[in-house]
Amino acid sequence: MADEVILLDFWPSPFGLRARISLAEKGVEYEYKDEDLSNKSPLLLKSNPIHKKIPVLIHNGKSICESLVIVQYINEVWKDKPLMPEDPYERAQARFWADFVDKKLYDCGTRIWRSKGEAQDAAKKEFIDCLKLLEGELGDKPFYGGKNLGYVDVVLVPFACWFYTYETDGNFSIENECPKIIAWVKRCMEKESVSKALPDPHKVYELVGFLKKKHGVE
Ligand SMILES: N[C@@H](CCC(=O)N[C@@H](CS)C(=O)NCC(=O)O)C(=O)O
Ligand SMILES: *[C@@H]1O[C@H](CO)[C@@H](O)[C@H](O)[C@H]1NC(C)=O
Repeated sequence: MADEVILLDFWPSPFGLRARISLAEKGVEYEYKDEDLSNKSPLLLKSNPIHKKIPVLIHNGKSICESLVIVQYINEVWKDKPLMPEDPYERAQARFWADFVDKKLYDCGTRIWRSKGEAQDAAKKEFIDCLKLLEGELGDKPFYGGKNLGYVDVVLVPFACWFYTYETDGNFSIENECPKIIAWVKRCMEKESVSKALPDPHKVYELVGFLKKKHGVE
C-alpha cells in the first residue's frame, strides 16, 4: 500500500517550507493542508497537542512535529538524495548551523519587522551579523550540503522569501551586505524543489502588513 503523507502547514511559514522542500527533493507525494492559525483545525490540535503549531507531518497516521525533526525524519524514511552528510562530525556541524538559524536568524528577522527605531536598528545589525557568519560557513561551496542541497540549505533557504520584508521594513539591502548569501539563494532557486515551494515575497510582505496590525506595530 502506498504511503499516506499529509502536511499541515501555513503557506509563508519558513518552518513549513523546510518540510515542503525536503518532500520535493525526495519526490514524495503528499496532501497539503493549509491551516488558518487563528482557527486551528481539530486535526492540527490533535496531532500537535503540545505546541499546536504547524508544520506537522502525518505519515500513515503518525504525526511528527517540529520542522527540524520533520526534515530529519523525511531524510531517514526516504533515502534518495541524502540531505545529511555521512561523516558524524560533519553531521554535527550541519545540526549546529540549523540550530543557529533557529536560535538567532529567525529571531533577529522577526524583530526587524516587529520593531521600530533603535530596537529595529539593533535587530538589523544582528541579522546582518548572523548572515555574515552563515556566509563564512558556506565558504566557496555552492551549497551548504556541498555539490547539492543539504540539511542547512533546506533549513535556511525558506527565509529568502522573507528577505524582501526585512529589507523593506528595515530599509537595507541584504545583497549589499551579504552578496554571497544572495548568490547562494539564486543557486537554490534554480532547483525546482525550492523555486516551486517559495511563495512570492510580495505576498509575504502583504501578510506581514496584517500581522503588524495584529501585533500593534505602527
Ligand atoms: N519550532 C517550530 C516553529 C513552528 C512555528 O513557529 N509555527 C508557527 C507558524 S510559522 C505556528 O504554527 N504558530 C501558531 C501558534 O503559535 O499559535 C518548528 O520548527 O516547527
Ligand atoms: C533608508 O536608507 C537610505 C540609505 O542608507 C537613507 O538615505 C534613507 O534616509 C533611509 N530612509 C529611511 C526612511 O530611514
